[in-house]
Amino acid sequence: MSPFQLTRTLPEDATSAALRADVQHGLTRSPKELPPKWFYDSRGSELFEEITRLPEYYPTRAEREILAGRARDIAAATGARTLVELGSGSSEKTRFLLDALPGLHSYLPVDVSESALTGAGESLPADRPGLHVHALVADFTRVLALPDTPGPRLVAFLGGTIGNLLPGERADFLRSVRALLSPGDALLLGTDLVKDEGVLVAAYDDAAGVTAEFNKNVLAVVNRELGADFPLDGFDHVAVWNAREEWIEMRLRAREAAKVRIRELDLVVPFEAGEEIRTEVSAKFRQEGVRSELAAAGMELTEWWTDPEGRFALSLSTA
Ligand code: AVJ
Repeated sequence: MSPFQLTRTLPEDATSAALRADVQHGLTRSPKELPPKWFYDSRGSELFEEITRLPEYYPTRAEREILAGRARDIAAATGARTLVELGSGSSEKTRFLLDALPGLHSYLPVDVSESALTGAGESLPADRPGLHVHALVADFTRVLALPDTPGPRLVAFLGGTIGNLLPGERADFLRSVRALLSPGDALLLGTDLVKDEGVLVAAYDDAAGVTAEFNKNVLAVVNRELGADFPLDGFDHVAVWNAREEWIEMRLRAREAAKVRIRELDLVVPFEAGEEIRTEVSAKFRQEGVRSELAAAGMELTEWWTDPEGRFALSLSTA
């Protein structure tokens, strides 16, 4: 049996305070917005897992393909004894790294979704006796005090989730990751790449409507957690490519004018017909952009691997 420990770095009431602040701020400004981290209650995490299996949603498969082919190179280059995974979700792709790192002492998955972490903890390989698994329920942008485990440390941030941060947040985040690294440690970063607009939009607006349901789930979260009365079928899912910023935006568009009451905030939010809430940006990258953002945060990109179709990249960087 692998030792498994779970730590909430934030008390549950801090999470709800953060949700309240984000909803209050985001729905009283123009244009309206909600941060994507609130998608991931247990239903949202399930819907995201379903998205990763959709024919249109290529990033997960492309990244898995790279990881499967490069796990040995990553292991050889880093010799990691501690693997920190930020935004680990189901940890499904992590297996390639765990299998390639027989000398690993500790695996520290970090995620806002406690349900995803416990699920991942339960399904970790029984054939890794003695691997210390210490899950942290935390917002990876606030990370972090990490438990004291042996180095070298490999920090993995997979899935292209860095693209869900706005440029300023990204710069702050990369600097905080840099602060986790000592000499000899490394960052393994997954970034989705700029490509044909049709392919991108289809990945965020699938034919089966799973992404639409995922998007609307944030309204269900606000309804449940803050006593709001968003009518889920009063909003349409929208995915658009912003060519200037090189990111996909997901939005929820009000079908008609409405007033939504948010009881716990003592707030009434008016919507005009067609008015949108931006619920996610998912930035797409180019190698030179990734290299220079890492450099600005004090890291050096040392490896850049893509899938054969050049859709997605994994990069390795050192402090
Ligand atoms: C969390 C970065 C993996 O932006 O592609 C999937 C979330 N949003 N479909 C992404 C997401 C809509 C996703 N990542």
